[in-house]
Amino acid sequence: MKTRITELFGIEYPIFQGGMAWIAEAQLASAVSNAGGLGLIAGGSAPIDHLREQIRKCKSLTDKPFGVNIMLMSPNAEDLAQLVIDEGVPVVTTGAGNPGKFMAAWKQAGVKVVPVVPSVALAKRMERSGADAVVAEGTESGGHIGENTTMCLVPQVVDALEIPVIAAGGIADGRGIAASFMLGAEGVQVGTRFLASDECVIHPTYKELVVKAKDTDSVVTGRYTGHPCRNVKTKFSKKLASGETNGSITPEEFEELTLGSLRKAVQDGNLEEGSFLCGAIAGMIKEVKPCKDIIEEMFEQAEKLLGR
Ligand code: TUI
Repeated sequence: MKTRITELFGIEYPIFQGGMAWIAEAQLASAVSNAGGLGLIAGGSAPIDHLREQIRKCKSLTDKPFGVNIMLMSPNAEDLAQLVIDEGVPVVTTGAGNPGKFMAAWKQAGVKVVPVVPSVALAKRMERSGADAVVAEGTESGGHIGENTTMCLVPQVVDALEIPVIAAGGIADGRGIAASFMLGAEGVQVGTRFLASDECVIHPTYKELVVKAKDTDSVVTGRYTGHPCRNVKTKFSKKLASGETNGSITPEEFEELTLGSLRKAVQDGNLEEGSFLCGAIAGMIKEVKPCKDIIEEMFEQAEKLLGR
């Protein structure tokens, strides 16, 4: 399935793996890249030495292209933005903000830049600043999200831009890929499906929550802080959601309660205090598999549906 995305990034399948903070490290990224997609290491708010180590580990595990996601709300985003240049990382995706101030340096260094955007307005700004492609991310995604849905956002971004668009949010099988292509996308970004992969190094409790989730087991918390996040429903996320609705948790208390909560989910499987970020499509995911099988099965199904 050749598109401008496979051409531009030198990959076999037009699929990016989501840059999931604390989760997407060298092992997952290299597995996705080795399977013919574009694996991404998440910078998150990692210390610079940790990200450098992960980049070098990824290079030792794959000869294929891979990228790094820069989470722009991170206090050390500036240092991480420079690190990807120094380490010769071929592709950068960004999230949770406008990467405008880093674009010139990345472009000058020959880094391909793919901002993740939740709106047409930001997508157009990114094209004007020299982005190579954008990920149009719908509110079905896990983690920090915008308001518009994948179905509504993707075709509007496609219509507004010349550069290729990658669809994200709610895609976990070949039907999601085929639908994205029908909306005009030339690639997909997938996060949640890779949570339930053999190579994803997260606490077994996290994988179990994804595999056992039903269609209604996803909840958005933190709208009142300005940083809404989609999570799996747990005792903790339900407590946050009800505290937000009934006013028993102030936005300041919410920030305190959620500080470090992703690490507690990923490393400790802590159901009392952990935020298990996850997309709304988790209900469809039933099995943990190798990344290679996930990607090959998704594209086999998509190609059949698209009649290719
Ligand atoms: O970034 C993501 N997903 C994430 S980041 C993250 S870590 C985090 N934790 C707590 C609070 C905030 C972040 C977990 N999941 N996806 C891409 C994405 N970008 N979603 C929404 C946006 C976005 C929002 C506003 C991008 C740009 C933007 O622009 C604002 C502006 O300055 O124009």
